[in-house]
Amino acid sequence: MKQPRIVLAWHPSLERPLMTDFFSVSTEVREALAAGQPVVALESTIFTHGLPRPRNLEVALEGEAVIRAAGALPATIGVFRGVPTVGLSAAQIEEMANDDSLIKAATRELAYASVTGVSAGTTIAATAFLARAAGIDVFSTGGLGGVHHGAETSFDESADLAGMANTSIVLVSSGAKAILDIAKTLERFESLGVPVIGYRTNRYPGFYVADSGYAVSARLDSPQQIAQMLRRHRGLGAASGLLIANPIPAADSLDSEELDIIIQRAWHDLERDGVSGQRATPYLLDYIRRATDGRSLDANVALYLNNIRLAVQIAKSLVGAQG
Ligand code: PSU
Ligand code: MN
Repeated sequence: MKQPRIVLAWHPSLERPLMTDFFSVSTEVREALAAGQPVVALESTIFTHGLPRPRNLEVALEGEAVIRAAGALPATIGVFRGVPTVGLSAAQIEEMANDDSLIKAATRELAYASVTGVSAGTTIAATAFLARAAGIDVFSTGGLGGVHHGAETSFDESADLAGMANTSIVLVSSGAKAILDIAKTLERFESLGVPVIGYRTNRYPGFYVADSGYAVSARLDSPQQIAQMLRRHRGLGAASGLLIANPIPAADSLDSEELDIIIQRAWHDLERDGVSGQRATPYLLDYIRRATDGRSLDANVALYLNNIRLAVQIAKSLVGAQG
């Protein structure tokens, strides 16, 4: 029997793991990393569970195209038929975008999907975990998971928080989703030692809106500074990732007051329908989409692509920057 090579942890001083028997890194991604070219990781839950068909597939492929056009390489990450994969092909993405049987995998579900051979959309936590295992430094997404309202009794806190606490990666997002308890989410990031960095803003973005009503813990105004901060954070031995909070562009944002009312109704219905756990986030996002006649979906796509553009700049700075 072939002896599996087990990669227990990634550390910059170790030789870059190319492929283990438990997860796969595409040749294109492997070669780009080996050549020191900029690579940006993308999650798959956004197109398996976050966005409705057929827009999900379009957006997944468009995100990749934007990265390539800007001069970097996309690495879309997910579990394809039981294999955690860094650098899914377009055909694999297409199959996953139309698969009704796939599951949503946080880090704890990765080995389960591997054992049972199912495909899985990877959440931010699981995507960051696999990206780091492959040696990728920058990851772009739309909105982060966080602490849900009522968490003081439900304990519903996304595994994205713990994931960012122990994964050394730059994550670009437009804040935690508006449906979450932002104050509690930010408190948790502080406890977990995760810097929340506003990109050219002092305000923590609220996903569909530029300002959630809360402040960030730090602010940086250039991709070069963000690259430098990751190097120094690591250089000091800090284990956490950096959260880059990039606000939705003004032209694409929704109206805050309208959104507040819709979110209150969404919460009411969620409780009435007894939806909880992993199903809560997709339920709430879909509710908001219907209540805004799809405008929330357009906003989601706009901020997603805007974050990708920033992530490419950071990835480029990282491969070039010193100090
Ligand atoms: N943001 C979105 N759409 C999504 C998600 C985030 O706009 O679908 C996904 C991400 O993959 C994130 C996950 O990691 O939701 C969080 O889910 P949960 O709250 O169950 O941890
Ligand atoms: Mn949850």
